[in-house]
Order: sequence, then structure tokens, then C-alpha cells
Amino acid sequence: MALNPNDLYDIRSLLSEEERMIQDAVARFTDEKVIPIIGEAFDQGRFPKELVPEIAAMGLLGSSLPEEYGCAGLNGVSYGLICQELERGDSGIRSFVSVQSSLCMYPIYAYGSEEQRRKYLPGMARGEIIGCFGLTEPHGGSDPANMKTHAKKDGGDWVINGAKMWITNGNLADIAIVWAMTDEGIQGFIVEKGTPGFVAQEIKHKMSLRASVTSGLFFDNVRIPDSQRLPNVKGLKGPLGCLTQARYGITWGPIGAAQACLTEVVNYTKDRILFGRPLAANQAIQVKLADMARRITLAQLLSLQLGRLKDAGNMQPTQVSLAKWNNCRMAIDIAREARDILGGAGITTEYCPIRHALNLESVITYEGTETVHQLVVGRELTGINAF
Ligand code: TGC
Ligand code: FAD
Repeated sequence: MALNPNDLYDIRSLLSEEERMIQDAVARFTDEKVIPIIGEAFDQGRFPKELVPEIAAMGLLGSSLPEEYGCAGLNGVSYGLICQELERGDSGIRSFVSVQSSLCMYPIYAYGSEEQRRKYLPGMARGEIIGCFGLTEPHGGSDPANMKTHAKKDGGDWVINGAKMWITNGNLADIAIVWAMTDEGIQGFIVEKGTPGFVAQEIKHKMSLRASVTSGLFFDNVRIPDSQRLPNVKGLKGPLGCLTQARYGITWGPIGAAQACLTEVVNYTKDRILFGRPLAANQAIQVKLADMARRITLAQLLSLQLGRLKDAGNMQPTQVSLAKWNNCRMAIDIAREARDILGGAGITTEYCPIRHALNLESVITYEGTETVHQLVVGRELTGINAF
């Protein structure tokens, strides 16, 4: 029996019935709704917002949160499969879901009051309230402990001043989860669009994640009541706890991007006749294709085991760092190599590898750069903090 080129180790057989159904449903959505429009959306530098209602209707927003808040209550492996199948379409679509789910709904659920949960989560699950997450600042995102944005207590209110940079969904968002320094350490605030002094400004001229909105956020004496503060966390562990959730999903996403690139070049090299035979008949090409399949297979096993650890409550941030580093590196190398194998045809968005390669330049940078994750693993091994 022929093996599935995108699943050489039959990893699908390790999934539950429910996990397989979720994967199939999201794969169908990507094939039917995302892939036909995404090349053009990327060319136009446009986030395809028209997909949001269906993404929400499928239960993909905050999918791991409990049903009592209007969410699907799925396990971590299912969330991973959602990310993988969406990023097979485009990293921008997966980014939208990551930010909404892991970086906005998760902190409201994990650190918010019951009132905040009830106020925001059901609408966010329905895609009616869009969120963004403001941690990175213009002077250096790798070191968020050195945060300049601050919130000062003024009676029953907080007054926020500062700026955030490179914020996914910034101009789309109805609410921003904003991390700011206070006299009691870093705290999170829910800032609603339209609050006086709060402005989002879209970042143009991007060559990466073109089908995603990225913005700067500016806070000039933004006054919000204490009821908009996330009451149940203080310190850097608040935003880093959200990043652990999002980074986990990102270990899965690039597997989808790499699978899309492999599929494209396998098909292309079988049809392309050079020197009187298919390009795929050359040993040099087959070695490259085999090596792509090897690297994808290893990444799949890494993410699945990480997901099983997560669902058992045993996942450690260092394990997430290793997988985020490995799987982003795996995917960007495959996308670049796939682009090369396509020759001149590879430089247009008619074929997916250059789009994925360009997107992965962001994915390998955001949620902690490759170097940051290597240093997290190094710190675990040596016990020495090299940051
Ligand atoms: P450090 O001393 O290591 O830790 C401070 C406190 O945080 C705890 N902690 C974590 N908690 C949960 N998850 C993690 N991954 C954690 N890592 C650390 C830690 O236990 C400690 O807690 P406590 O109770 O002792 O206070 O902090 P550090 O200042 O040495 O920082 C370490 C470092 C460099 C790893 C961290 O700053 C870092 O991860 N930097 C990278 C920043 C980053 O990833 N930014 C991402 C911004 S969001 C984004 O990119 C979204 S893109 C989304 C999309 O479009 O898909
Ligand atoms: P810097 O921190 O200035 O790093 C520059 C270089 O220095 C990197 O190569 C880094 O690896 C290296 N470096 C850093 N420290 C060390 C060290 N100790 N030793 C050696 N090398 C080091 N942020 C949000 O808060 N919310 C979002 O929604 C969000 N979305 C994003 C979307 C996109 C498209 C992009 C590109 C970024 C997004 N980010 C977001 C920001 C992202 O998290 C940061 O870009 C990232 O954390 C790196 O920060 P920086 O860009 O300031 O680079």
C-alpha cells in the first residue's frame, strides 16, 4: 500500500476519532475556502476577513476553552491540528486564530474575573469581538521585562501611556490585551477600541504575513476603570504564560506550511520534463524531497508528543521552545528549498512556497526568535541564564 507523502509514519492512526474529524473539517475548509483566495489576498496585502464567520462557526476560536463560555472545549492536540491545517493554507490565517485564542481569550479565561469572562468570551468565540495582544515594544521585543509602557493608578482608574509594536490584528481588533508596568509589576489590561487616547496604526510595506493585519498601538493617557484589569496575575509570567499556549500551537502550524510546499514540488517535479525526463527522476531531486519528508515526519512526532504532554498537564515551556525552534526552522528551510526547485516559477505566488517562505520569516521571529528559544533550551541544560 502506498504511504501518504504528508504522513509517512501514519501519525493519523495515533489520533482519536474526534481529533481526526476535526482535522478533516479544517482541512476541507482550507482546501475549499482558503487556498482558492489566499494567493490574491497575499498579493493585495489583505486579511480575508470574510472567512472569520466560518472560522468561528466551526468552533476554531478559543477551541480549548470550556463550553460554558461558548467555546468548543477541545483538547490540546485538536488545537494543534487546527493550527496545522490552517497554516497549510497560510500562516496569516493561523496567526489570526492563534492570537484570538491563545493570546486574547486564554488570558481572559486564565487571569480574568468571572465578569470579564462572561462579558468577552462568548462574543470572541462567535468572532464578533476580535482581540489583539500587545506585549512587544519598539525598543526590543525579546526582552519584555524591560517594558516602558506603564499604567498608573488614579483613584478607581488606571492611566496607560506607551507604545506597542508589531501587533497582529491591531487594526481589526475590538479589544487589546495590553501588558503594562505598574508599581506592583507587569499587569494586563483589556482596552476597548475607541477608548480616548488609544490609537492603532497599521504597518504597511510588509513582505511577510501580507494576508494578516500588523499594527503599532499607541496609548496617550488612556484611562480605563479597574474592572478592565486582569485581576488574577502579576509579573512577566502573565504574558509568558499566554505565549506558552500560542507557541505550542505554532509548533504545529509550520508543519502544514511545509506539507503544502512538499506537495507542490512533488507534483511539479513529476510533470516538469528537463533533459528528456521528469525532474523528479533525478537522484539529486529525490534526495531533497526525501529529506523534506524526513524533517516533516520528525516535526509531526515532536508536536504530537508535546500535545499529549499538554493534555496530560505535563508540558514544560522548555519543551515548547525546542519544538517551536525545530519546527519553524524545518518549515522555512523546506519552503526556501521548494522555491528553488520550482526555478523561475517559484518566484510568483501562483505556487505556494515563496508565500510560505516569506510568511515563515515572521513565524520564526515572533513568539520568541529562534535564538531566544535556543537560549531557553541552553539555560535548561546548563542552569546558566545566558540572556
Ligand atoms: P524569566 O526570569 O525567565 O521568567 C519570568 C517569570 O515568567 C515565568 N516564565 C514563564 N511562564 C510561563 N511560560 C513561559 N514560557 C515562561 N518563561 C518564564 C518564570 O517562571 C518567571 O516566573 P516567576 O513566578 O518566577 O516570576 O524571564 P526573563 O526576563 O529572563 O525572560 C526570558 C525570555 C527571554 C525567555 C522571555 O523574555 C521571552 O520569552 N522573550 C521573548 C518574547 C516573546 O516571545 N514575545 C512574543 C510577543 S507576542 C507575539 O509575538 C505574537 S505573534 C502571534 C501571531 O501572529 O501568531
Ligand atoms: P529584537 O528583540 O530586537 O531582536 C533582534 C535580534 O537580536 C534577533 O535576531 C534576536 O534573536 C537577537 N537577540 C535578542 N536577544 C539576544 C541575545 N541575548 N543573544 C543573541 N541574540 C539575541 N508581538 C506582540 O506582542 N503581539 C503580536 O501580536 C505580535 N505579532 C507579530 C507579528 C509579526 C508579523 C511580527 C514580525 C512580529 C510580531 N510580534 C508581536 C513581535 C515579535 O514577537 C517580535 O518581533 C519578536 O519577539 C522579536 O522582537 P524584536 O523584533 O524587537 O527583535
